[in-house]
Amino acid sequence: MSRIDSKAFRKKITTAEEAAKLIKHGTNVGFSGFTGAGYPKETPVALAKLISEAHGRGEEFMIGCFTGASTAPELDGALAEVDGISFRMPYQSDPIMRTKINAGISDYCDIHLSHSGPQTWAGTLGKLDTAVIEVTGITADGQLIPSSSVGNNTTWIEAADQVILEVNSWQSIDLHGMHDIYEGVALPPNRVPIPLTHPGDRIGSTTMRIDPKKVVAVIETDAEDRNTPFKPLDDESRMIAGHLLDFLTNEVKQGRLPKNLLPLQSGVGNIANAVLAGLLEGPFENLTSYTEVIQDGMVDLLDSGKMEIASATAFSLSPEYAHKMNDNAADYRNKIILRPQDISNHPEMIRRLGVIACNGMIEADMYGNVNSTHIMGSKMQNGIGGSGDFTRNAYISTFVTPSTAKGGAISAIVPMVSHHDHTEHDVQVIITEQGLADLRGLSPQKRAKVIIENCAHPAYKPMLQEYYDHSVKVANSQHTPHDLHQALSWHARFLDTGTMARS
Ligand code: 0RQ
Repeated sequence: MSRIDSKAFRKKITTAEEAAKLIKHGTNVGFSGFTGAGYPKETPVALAKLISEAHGRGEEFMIGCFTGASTAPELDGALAEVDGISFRMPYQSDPIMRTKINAGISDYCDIHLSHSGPQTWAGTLGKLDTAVIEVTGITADGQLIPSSSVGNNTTWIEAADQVILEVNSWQSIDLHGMHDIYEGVALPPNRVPIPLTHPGDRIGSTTMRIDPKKVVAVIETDAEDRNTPFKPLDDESRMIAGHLLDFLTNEVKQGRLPKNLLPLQSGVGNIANAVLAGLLEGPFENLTSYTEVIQDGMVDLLDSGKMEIASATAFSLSPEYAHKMNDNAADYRNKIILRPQDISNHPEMIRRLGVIACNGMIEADMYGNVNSTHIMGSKMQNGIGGSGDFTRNAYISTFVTPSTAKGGAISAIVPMVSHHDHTEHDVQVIITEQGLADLRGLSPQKRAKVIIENCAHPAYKPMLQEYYDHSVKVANSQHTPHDLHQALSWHARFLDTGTMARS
């Protein structure tokens, strides 16, 4: 049965091949999609084919690709494969896209997710020509029912000259009612307070508005979201989760956190999922979450009754959990709210709610600076995503990583980060499987002591201690001791571990 109840929109039904022809070389396209959820599945593949054919004829054809966050092989992968992306923002994690960025084929503008909408409105990213948006359905009066992510969709729909809609009947129609589309985020000087004081507050509508004149094509599909299974929990992630849970338990004991904690944000990936699994066994009840993505672990917390409400902008589920969500969306509608990323990642909300943030990282230095994005200082991995939005504004900001990478060949604790995403001023807690460093209230030299002692792998502790002692001497015990010659050569010894390969 068609999901398009509006006659006016039904008249615009066409094929992805026809729709893709409306996208021209040199233009910017805003795609829906956030961590593999709710991205258009047909148009980007058809567009990639057109680009490849144009290149075959010796013609130039590249587009600017704006999204909510990372997408999937059918979008980032397909367009990057044919060298079709000249400009990319704001977050990606596709292996082919990453290769093109590191090969200098695609310019990557890695900005905070909360900045991507406002900067589009301000025009600093260029004009947005086309929006390609997946929706779950179109109501009789022409409203759009969002799908498994909201991301930047409302911004793309309003800012673009033309809109292509992909109506996906794989998404459960019971998602209708789960979303909270607030459109009151303006540019200065017209900003007003966002009236949200609890993760469960609803302050907008359940559908997205659209000017029907802008809609140039409607495509019907039933293709599944790309959902990747989580790795089974390993000992390392369990240990990291355990340290964080002990820390939170102690914060409650000290009277610094309420018994049900504060709204939780958890980053992408397996460790974040392990932390959520740890909470399932833990003593905390009536939890809430104010985050970007709903992962399997969060669904378990909601199912168990340990978590009351989860607010995010997208799902990031395993295939098994995506099917469970589709089958039971009507029930989850009371416990999950999906919002535009303007709101899920808004510094005002994160600060007001007092979010406890937990994000993955690539490396941290002994003074508490964090690199989330670059391998060996040069190679882009994914991007900063929402980690900056949350870390800078959280009530408690934590970072998690195994203490070594590449099978133990590289220490994740280093003298000086090879790229700087989160400063010592924002990072409060660092956790590895070895232990936890609570950096709050500590001077740089005290931080170094606790990070080396608690977080570094035993194989690297002596090297780090030696560097630190040496630096204190050569820097005359100044505030943040470094020997720049040695600090900068630290990473060089690991360059032969294959980390500089372009992929
Ligand atoms: O390389 O793929 O060649 O094996 O980096 O590492 O261990 O798979 O890490 O999946 O937990 O992601 C920071 C990237 C961690 C992620 C990051 C190599 C390692 C591997 C990936 P291979 P893992 P994870 C909200 C929060 C930024 C965005 C964010 C991320 C590859 O958490 O993208 O936080 N964060 N968003 O071998 C050299 C080191 C290394 C290293 C790892 N120290 N040196 N290589 N690697 N550490 C959500 C959103 O914003 C959507």
